[in-house]
Amino acid sequence: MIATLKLTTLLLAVVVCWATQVYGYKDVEEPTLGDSQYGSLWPLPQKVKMSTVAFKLSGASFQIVDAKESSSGASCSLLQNAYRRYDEYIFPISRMQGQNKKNAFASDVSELQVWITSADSECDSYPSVTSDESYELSVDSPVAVLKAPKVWGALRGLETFSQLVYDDEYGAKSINRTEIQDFPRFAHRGLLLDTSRHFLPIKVILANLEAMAWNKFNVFHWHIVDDHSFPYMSRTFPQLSQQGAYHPYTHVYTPSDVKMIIEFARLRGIRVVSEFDTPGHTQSWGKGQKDLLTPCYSGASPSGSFGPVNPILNTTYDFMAMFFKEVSTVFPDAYIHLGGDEVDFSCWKSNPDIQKFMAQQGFGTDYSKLESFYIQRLLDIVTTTNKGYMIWQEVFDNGVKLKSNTVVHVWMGNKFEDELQKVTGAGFTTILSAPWYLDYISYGQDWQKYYKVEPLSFNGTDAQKKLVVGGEACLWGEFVDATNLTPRLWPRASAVGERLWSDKDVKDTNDAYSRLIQHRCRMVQRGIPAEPLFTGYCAHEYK
Ligand code: CP6
Repeated sequence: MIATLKLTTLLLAVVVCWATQVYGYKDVEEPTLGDSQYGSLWPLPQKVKMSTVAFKLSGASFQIVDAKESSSGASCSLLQNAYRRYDEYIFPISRMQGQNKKNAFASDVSELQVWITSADSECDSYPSVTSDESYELSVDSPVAVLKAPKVWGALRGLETFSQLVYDDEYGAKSINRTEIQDFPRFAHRGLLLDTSRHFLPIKVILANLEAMAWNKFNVFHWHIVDDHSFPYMSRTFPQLSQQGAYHPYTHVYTPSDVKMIIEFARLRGIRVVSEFDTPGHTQSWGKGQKDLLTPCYSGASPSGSFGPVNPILNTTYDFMAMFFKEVSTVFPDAYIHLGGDEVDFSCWKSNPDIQKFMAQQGFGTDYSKLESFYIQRLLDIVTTTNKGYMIWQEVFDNGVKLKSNTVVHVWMGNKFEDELQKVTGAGFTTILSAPWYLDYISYGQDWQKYYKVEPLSFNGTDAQKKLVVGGEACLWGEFVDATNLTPRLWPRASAVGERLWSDKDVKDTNDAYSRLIQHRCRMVQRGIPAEPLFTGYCAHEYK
């Protein structure tokens, strides 16, 4: 028995030692835990002046209200909705049990007045890459004031206000006198979720949109279809999901589901950018759309399997024109992501009709020319829908002629700095994902690795750096479904959230660690099962 134990211990020690060497997890140091002067703020605002003077907040009397001077009022349901949401976050128990007036005490801060300063509040608009998310927050007694030019800044400021509220040693809600001026460093702060490798139920998507808002993310990149399934229910081509989804009724996003997700996101200042990735990653499209994919050959005869979208048939482009016309009306965002990544040429190479077409076009044996031929026609089609497009970096690398407002999405791991330099050198707007693949997991605190990335660390002029409009954390779905998505994402994605929102000089990992632990506990308390960073406990945990 003892011998077995000893042997087990020894084995364990050997394995851990081996793991340390192979995976080098000790490279990531344990940060030291102290208290941040910034409490639990995450991501850290641009300018914070926090005093030690503390005010009490009474759940019975404190209210979030429209400021008298505000250009937006009771008719703005986006704001009224947000007030209700944040009221419940700030007073989770007292509000749920109804107000207990007997225990009411005077609130040092009786109101948070929300003041939209610009004539057009944009209450009924969709957020865009140029939306103004700035705000100023002044917490004082007897009132706190949140000033923002647009509703988008008010949403960010409400989140910040809620993060300033804490329980004092007797459990009373408190907030310190504080002055904050805040705005995002990058305009595009995205999260990619993949609903093809596994279907994600609507409620999982909504819960994560909510968590995105807590982390000041503003783009949901919806990688909605891929090889493995086609859950998007198209009105024009219903057979795509009927044949291509994992299940034709239960594992699909109906038009009303999509509408609901877009509106839920809008109310939180989040854009929904859909991705319909072609010509590769399209196996599931082929099930419901005959002749769309390229038949692969084995010697002189078709093998029965299919490759990327068939780029040599006119019917392909007729289909794409109708399909993207629909998509452009279903998704209100000004951009559509058109994919274009990882095209496997082997099937194209095997097909005699494609070979003939290559010869006719003078492409020789350079299949990236054929890929570019396809993408070029697709881009022209999508341009007629008045949408801008985003594309994965290969499309740029292959020399496709792009509209000047194209966003090039950099995802390849090796030397993303060189790619950013090239893309911005050619004058294109870009977003970065290469260092933020959250589907990769490893032992230890990998949030620090994401946190330490500096997106503008490449060689380039100021004008080039301005073209980096942001980045996206990606959670590809091969090994993720409703059971593990949320804890795998949070708080790891929070590290990316702060990198994209806060000032470039916010990079003290010890300070970040202290704030992130508290931010993670707050996410758990608000109902998101965010995983722990390391050992410890949350103050709200009870037996
Ligand atoms: N699916 C699609 C994927 C990936 C890409 N596109 C991917 C590639 C490499 C890694 C992770 C994900 N699963 N459609 C590339 C953008 Cl490491």
